Amino acid sequence: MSDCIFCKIINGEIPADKLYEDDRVIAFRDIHPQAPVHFLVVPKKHIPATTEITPENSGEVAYVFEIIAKLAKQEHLDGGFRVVNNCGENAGQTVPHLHFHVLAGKVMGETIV
Ligand code: DGP
Repeated sequence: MSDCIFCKIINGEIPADKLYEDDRVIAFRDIHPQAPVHFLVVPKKHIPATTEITPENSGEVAYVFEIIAKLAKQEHLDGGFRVVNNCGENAGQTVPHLHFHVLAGKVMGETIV
């Protein structure tokens, strides 16, 4: 997708503070962090949103979570972390390329919203 900001980061057209990259996934720090640790884990395949996950592409999502587990160890998120996916307007999704926020570094408590 030529006008997708995350595709541009994946293609190297826009810089990002990367934590991890392989042929299927990229992880980089969020430009507007909402916690002391806030990074995004993004499948390289352009899936616009959670509503577009299918049997054909769900393997990419499973792989994202493998990488989240790896990054939790790499980044020493031993106290715990939260994984957030915003889907659609009411949830505040601003970038239409599937991504998972990983938030950590503070006590977030039991409430989600
Ligand atoms: P969401 O609202 O769930 O669609 O989250 C999109 C996130 O992406 C938001 O927290 C800000 C972040 N973001 C948007 N543009 C860029 C960018 O160019 N670089 C980085 N590192 N993060 C970005």
